[in-house]
Amino acid sequence: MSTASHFLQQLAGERHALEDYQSGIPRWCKGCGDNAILTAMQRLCRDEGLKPERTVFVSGIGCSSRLPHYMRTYGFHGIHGRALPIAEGIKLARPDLDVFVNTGDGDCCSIGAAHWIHAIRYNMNITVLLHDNHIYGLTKKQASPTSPLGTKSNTTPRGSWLEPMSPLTVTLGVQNASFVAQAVDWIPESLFQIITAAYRHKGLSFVRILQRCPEFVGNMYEPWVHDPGRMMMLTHADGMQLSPALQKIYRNQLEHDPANIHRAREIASSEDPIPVGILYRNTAVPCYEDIRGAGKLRTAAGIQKTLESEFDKFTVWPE
Ligand SMILES: Cc1ncc(C[n+]2csc(CCOP(=O)(O)OP(=O)(O)O)c2C)c(N)n1
Ligand code: SF4
Ligand SMILES: [Mg+2]
Repeated sequence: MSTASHFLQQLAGERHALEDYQSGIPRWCKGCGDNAILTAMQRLCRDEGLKPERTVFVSGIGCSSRLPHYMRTYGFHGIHGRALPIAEGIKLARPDLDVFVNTGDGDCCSIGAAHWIHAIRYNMNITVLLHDNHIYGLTKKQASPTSPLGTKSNTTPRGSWLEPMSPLTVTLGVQNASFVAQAVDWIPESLFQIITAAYRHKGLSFVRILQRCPEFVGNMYEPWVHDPGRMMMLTHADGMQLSPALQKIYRNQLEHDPANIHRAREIASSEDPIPVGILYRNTAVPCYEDIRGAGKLRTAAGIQKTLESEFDKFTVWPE
């Protein structure tokens, strides 16, 4: 698009510049992977032409959950573990809105685990980004369900006792899973491509993003950052494609058809090499808001009628 027509579209209020989606100065630590995720989200909004007044970012509580503050859209900084039910409520009331969820590994996989499982099953058209830094960041270093075995933290001073949970294999095991992908904060090009595919998917798209927390889990991903051969890039005509530049750097590429759920489950359990790309996509799973006909009956008169009939059930009429 020419600069002139872009400018004209902006004038007509149809398109926005990156700055139109930016709000405030992030408080995250230097080098925190949340910064890369925020940049990717703002780019997505601009490139997909999202209307700020029809876009909502929902989060729970955690460092990652601060993201809605930095988006100049609607936002809901919710309750710890409850981002998904809040987002589902919004989508059910207003299916016309674009709804995103930013959640941490503690927020989603620990206190919010029950909501996570059922959100996958409901398959509402929501884009869910799991910022997985393998630790509770905001509360200053407690082990989370995804902390690697032996992680020393304030709750596990002698090292964590349990093998970590894999958010990808859990999600792929739930009935109605329809889009599952993995990205890493240190490859911005593929992060952007994956969240774009997630946004375009109709249904709940679950993207686990391996996110660096230099403050509390220091150099956890340095071996992978410095050795691209330890990354496994999943490519496919229906999945992620690598640019020529990335092809040269990331030579460990695996052709994977996102329609194959059994293969997706096998790949999802690999920790080294780290798989990056779209693991699974099924466009045939119905969305809960469509099954329920959400939004169709919500006229002002319809809502008033429903409320009145509900109140009438409890009315004590004079003799
Ligand atoms: C009901 C409730 N329990 C506990 C807390 C304390 N708390 C706030 S954030 C958090 C964990 C955050 O970890 P994570 O979700 O991984 O996000 P991160 O900070 O790592 O991005 C906890 C335990 C809370 N705010 N509310
Ligand atoms: S504590 Fe970790 S997750 Fe939180 S802002 Fe700092 S680097 Fe990011
Ligand atoms: Mg965390």
